[in-house]
Amino acid sequence: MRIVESKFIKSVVKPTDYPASPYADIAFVGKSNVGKSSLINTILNRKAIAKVSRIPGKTRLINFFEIRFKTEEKEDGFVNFVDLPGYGYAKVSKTERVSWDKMIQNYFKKRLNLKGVILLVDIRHSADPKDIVMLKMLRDEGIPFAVVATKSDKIAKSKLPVYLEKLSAGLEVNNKSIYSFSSLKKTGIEDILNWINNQIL
Ligand SMILES: Nc1nc2c(ncn2[C@@H]2O[C@H](COP(=O)(O)OP(=O)(O)OP(=O)(O)O)[C@@H](O)[C@H]2O)c(=O)[nH]1
Ligand SMILES: [Mg+2]
Repeated sequence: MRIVESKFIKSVVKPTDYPASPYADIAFVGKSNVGKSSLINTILNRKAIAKVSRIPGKTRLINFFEIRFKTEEKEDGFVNFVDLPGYGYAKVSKTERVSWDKMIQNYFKKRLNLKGVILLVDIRHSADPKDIVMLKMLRDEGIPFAVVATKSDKIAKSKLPVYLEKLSAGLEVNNKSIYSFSSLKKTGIEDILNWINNQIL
C-alpha cells in the first residue's frame, strides 16, 4: 500500500456530525501522549496533518482524514484515518473525561464505516489497565484491532522482541497482532499499512 494523497476532512464530537463517506474508517486510539497523531503524520508522510504536542491531551475531538492510496490490486483506493482523543490523561476534569469516553464509545457503536482500530501503547511500559479496558471494548463490539508499540527508538533494537512479547502477554493479544513502530526513526510503517490494507480489502 502506497499513500498517494491525504487531506483533513473535519473535527467532530457528535455522531450526527460524522462525515458521510463511502470509504472504510481505520481509527487510532490509545492513552494521551502515546503518539497517535505522530504515527498518522509519519505513515502519511506529512509533517503536521494531525496536531502533535508534548503536552498530553492535544487531540480533544475526533479528527477525520481522507487518504488516497495505491496497491498492487487497486490503482485508486480510499480510506479514512480517524484520530481519536487520547484517554487516561490525569489533568482533566471528571466531566471532561466522561465526555471523552462517551465520544469514543459512540464512535465505536455508531460508525458503520469502521473496519479496524489500531491501539497504540508505549513500548517501554507494561500493559496498562486502561488499554486492557479498551481492548475489551473492541472485542465486545467485534471490531478488528492491532496493537502498535510506539517510541521503539527509546529502546535497543536487540531488545524489541522481548518488550513485544511482554506486552502481548500482558495485554493478552496474539503476538502476531502486535507491531513495533517509531515516528522518530520512521520504522514499522510497512507492517501497519499491510494490516490496514487487509482490513479494507
Ligand atoms: N521518541 C519518540 N517520540 C515520539 C514518538 N511518537 C511521538 N512522540 C512524541 O510524543 C509526544 C506526543 O505525541 P502525539 O503524537 O501528540 O501523541 P498523541 O497520542 O496524539 O497525544 P494526544 O493527542 O494528547 O492524545 C510528542 O512530543 C511526540 O514528539 C516516537 O515514535 N518516538
Ligand atoms: Mg493526538
